Amino acid sequence: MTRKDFTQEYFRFNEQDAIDYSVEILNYFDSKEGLECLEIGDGNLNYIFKVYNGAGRSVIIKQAGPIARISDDIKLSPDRNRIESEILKIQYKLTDGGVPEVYNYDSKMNCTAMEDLSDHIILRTGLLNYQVFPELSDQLATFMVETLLPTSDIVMEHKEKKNMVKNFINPELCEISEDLVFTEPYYDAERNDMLPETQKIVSDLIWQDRELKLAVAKLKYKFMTNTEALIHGDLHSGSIFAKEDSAKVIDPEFAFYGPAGYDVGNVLAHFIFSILNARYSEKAPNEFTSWIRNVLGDTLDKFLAYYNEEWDRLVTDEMAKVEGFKENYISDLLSDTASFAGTEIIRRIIGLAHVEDIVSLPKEQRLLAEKEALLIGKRLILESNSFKTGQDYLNLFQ
Ligand code: SR1
Ligand code: MG
Repeated sequence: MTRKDFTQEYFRFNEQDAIDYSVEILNYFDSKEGLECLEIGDGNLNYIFKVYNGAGRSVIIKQAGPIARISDDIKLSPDRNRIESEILKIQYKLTDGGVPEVYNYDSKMNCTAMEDLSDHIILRTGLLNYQVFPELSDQLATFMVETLLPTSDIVMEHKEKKNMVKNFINPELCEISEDLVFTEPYYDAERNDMLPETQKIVSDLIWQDRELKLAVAKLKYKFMTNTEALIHGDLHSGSIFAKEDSAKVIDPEFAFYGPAGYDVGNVLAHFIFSILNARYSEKAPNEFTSWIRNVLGDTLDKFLAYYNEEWDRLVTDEMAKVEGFKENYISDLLSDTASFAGTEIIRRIIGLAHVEDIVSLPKEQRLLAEKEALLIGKRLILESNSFKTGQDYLNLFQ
């Protein structure tokens, strides 16, 4: 076989290419002898290669292709890999290692080499196995405060912040969210994907509800126009690696300057999915059920407490110090959080991209869980101003 040239034309790697690349380009291993590689990606867009030797040394190579893995119809610039590698470096500094360390970014092969976190598992997988992670709410609340507040106008020098907005403009990935989160679930779109029984409910509960559709239209425009903070943009339990005493956030390719409540709302939405899974699968031990409910409430409460504290410590803009401004700002952030949790829940039931927490349930339970999720999503959007504390979210399940 002819040797492939990693310095010329882009091509999509197979497992042997990833091994060759890790030695010839990254110099991460001294030789190819004994190296093995697995393609371990289970996301919707990219290919993830883990290259490892028998002596405990390993590296992850994440490569972006010109079409999404989930659908040949979704064409995307592989430049998203650059955005991801740059965001990872920023978040690594802001969170003191709360994301994988980036070793190398390659603009020809559209791939990033990074730290292997295989001693962690994908949080969603852990939650589906009813595994408890004692420090999760603390870790996620801290991650969100450390990435959202210091990248906002409250803290940053305003010209520098505007420059960041420019550098992290992410039109294609934003378009995916604009379509899949804020548009297609609200009409009978071709890409929607539901069981016929759920579609009947959706037609009544969602498509006929004019008040809801107006609220979501406003949220879509907030998502597109509010450059509040450098958000992760896809912060769900499939984008978090966890183990007993550690949580690391991965996959920030949807990152851009957007509304901070989008990240917080996404995190809460996926805890709600986990709670629904536990309730409808009827297999979850009581210990897990009460733990995951606490995680939902505590994540918001701890986020709020830490955000408040950090605001006072980090605020630089004079007008952000005006009495009452912080309270007003945080009240808006909380309302956004509830609304974006609602849109995330609804889109995962109706749209193209689902969550295992719900689709892995036996059909009868899945239908019940989907109906409850839709009702919760609607309440979060239509009553967003009344979700101010963790307890307000817990009350959804009473
Ligand atoms: C076409 S990508 C579908 C979904 O997968 C990603 O994780 C995002 O959530 C996106 O909406
Ligand atoms: Mg992802």
